[in-house]
Amino acid sequence: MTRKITVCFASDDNYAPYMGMAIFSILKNAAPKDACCFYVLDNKISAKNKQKLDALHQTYDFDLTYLPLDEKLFAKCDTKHSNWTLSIFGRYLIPELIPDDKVLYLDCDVMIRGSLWELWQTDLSGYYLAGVPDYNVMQRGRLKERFGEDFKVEEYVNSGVLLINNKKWRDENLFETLLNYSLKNAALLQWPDQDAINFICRKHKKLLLNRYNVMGYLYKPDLFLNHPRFKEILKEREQPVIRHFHPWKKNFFIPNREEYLALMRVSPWADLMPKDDPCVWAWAKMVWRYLWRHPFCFLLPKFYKRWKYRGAACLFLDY
Ligand SMILES: [Mn+2]
Repeated sequence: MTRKITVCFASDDNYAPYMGMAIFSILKNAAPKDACCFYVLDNKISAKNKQKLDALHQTYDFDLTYLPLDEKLFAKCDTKHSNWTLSIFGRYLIPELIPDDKVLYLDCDVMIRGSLWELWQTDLSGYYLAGVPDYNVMQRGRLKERFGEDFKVEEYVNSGVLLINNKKWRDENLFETLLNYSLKNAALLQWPDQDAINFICRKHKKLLLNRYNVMGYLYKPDLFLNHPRFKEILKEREQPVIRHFHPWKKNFFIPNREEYLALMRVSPWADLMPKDDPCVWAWAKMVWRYLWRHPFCFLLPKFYKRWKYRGAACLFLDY
């Protein structure tokens, strides 16, 4: 018996290779029983990039469907006065375009390090979605100020990994609610689609473990130092199932980057390997840049706290 897992991405041509890497990592690390079915919201991905993705069919068994993202799909809503590129709202359309009752949406900048089956089985009855708390926006997002005193700051989730209850979105016509809210409140939204999703779904969000979306912010422990699960969060950070990052940047030494590059080397996208400077030189530059920007960091207790909980490996990184 196979276990079907439906995964959705949204990409333009520039991000397509990284989406390919994400799909490759899912297939490579899936359990033998997992049957992955991919949907791609396709914002003009070139034939050349699609061919590279097709190469994965030689090694793995999976379904992949492209769903062209057409701005006409937004015609139902009043978009006349909008300055946004509507494709950033592609996420809202997922339940309209994908017939399944549940779907796992992933950003392109992720690496999957294990089977998604456990995450997939999360029970969503009564919830619009499940996601991982975003401690960065909680701290810096002025959430109460923007969304009212009743808004539960601790339930603000990152929209890079979302398990979506398609059926509930469709039944309650959430697409139109989300889009109309975004267009009406454009000035209020700092992270346009993520803010809108968090506000509109505020009463029906389920929180997932941090290991399903390990972002760079988890390496800034001062953002969640007072969290009751502080110790557990640090542990989950060490064993990510989904690592959410941009490891393809040149000279950007962050946890799990080596692993990503090793995967890239054996993928159809090996030609995109970043050409790093010699290691010592790159490190020296990074530390120098950090000290230049934070010349008195040694005087701050925060600096030593970071050292303790972050480890020297990423102490000098600015996210
Ligand atoms: Mn992302």
